[in-house]
Amino acid sequence: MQKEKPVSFSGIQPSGNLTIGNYLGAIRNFPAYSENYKCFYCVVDLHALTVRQVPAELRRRTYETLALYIACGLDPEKNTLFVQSHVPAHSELAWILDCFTMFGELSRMTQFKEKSAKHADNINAGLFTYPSLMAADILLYQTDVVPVGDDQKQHVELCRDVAQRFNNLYPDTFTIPEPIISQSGARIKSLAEPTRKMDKSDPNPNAVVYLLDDRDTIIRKFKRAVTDSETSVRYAPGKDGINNLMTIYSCFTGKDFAAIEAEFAGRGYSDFKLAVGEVTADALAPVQAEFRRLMADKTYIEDLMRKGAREAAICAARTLTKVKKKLGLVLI
Ligand code: ATP
Ligand code: LTN
Repeated sequence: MQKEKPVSFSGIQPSGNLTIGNYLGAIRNFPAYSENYKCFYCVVDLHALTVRQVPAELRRRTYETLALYIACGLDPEKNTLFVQSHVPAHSELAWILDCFTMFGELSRMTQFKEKSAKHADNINAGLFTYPSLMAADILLYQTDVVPVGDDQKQHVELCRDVAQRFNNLYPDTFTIPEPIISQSGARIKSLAEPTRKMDKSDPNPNAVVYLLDDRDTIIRKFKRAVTDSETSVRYAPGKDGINNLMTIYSCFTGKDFAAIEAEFAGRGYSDFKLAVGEVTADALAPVQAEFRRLMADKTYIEDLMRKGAREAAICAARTLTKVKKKLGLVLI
């Protein structure tokens, strides 16, 4: 099947309020593909079920995540924006891929190890087979590129391995996708524990800057960010807190580290933290305004969900039918 354009696919779980980590590592990079790629951006609600969710919150965040995609610059006319559970082919292909994914491969996944340590009372099978569902998301659309944060590289690599294994047995089934990790901002760290990734499901709200935090909250969180005992703003190994703040400042201003060091030479950490808070709040203000406008019209969002699901289902069905035929499943 000849493609008109290469395909870009990515997904975000509605498992919490989105953070500047999700924004800088993932969403902000999505609109760049709109012109030259056929783009699918998915709210992966089924993935969120691997951790217990409060139903009303999951529902609300599914709408919000879709609205944030648009507020962050994704034009729904140029991108297919949809919700994973609205296209059942994802679950169907996930089962098939489960049968081509090895126990050993899944056991090596860092996210599984981290999440099973964090949710020791709920190490369910979905948490373990999570990467097969993610591989199904990607492979259904014959995806060429997957823009993601650094933490997802391992999952995309597993997806490639599974696709290759399948193609070796049943030639020309899947396009082999490429993970695209941005140069900067691919691993934003927690403000409270800067050796760890900023996580939307972190129980400490001061560790995380949410896309929807108001200006005062953003500035207060950066003021309290954990840094070392030095005073000069300098990017150096081991200075995780300052390195993280410099990365965030660089992402929002476009300035490189040398320019940031020059700008803050002779000024202390508190001046710098205030500046990081201000540029972040300035950058998020238009996103928040657009988000509020969109959320005021739920019918519009539901219409988009239906349109996105229809578009996605057409592509997904093509791949799923091909897979079923190759496997010898009877089609009626
Ligand atoms: P959870 O805490 O529920 O696992 P998460 O914050 O890791 O969620 P996801 O929905 O799993 O968010 O990720 C969406 C996208 O955001 C992925 O591409 C992921 O790599 C990226 N991302 C998440 N956190 C960060 C971060 N701290 N820095 C850069 N990118 C990130
Ligand atoms: N596993 C990802 C979310 C995700 C995804 C995808 C990303 C699910 N399906 C497909 C890219 C492509 C995460 O935890 N961040």
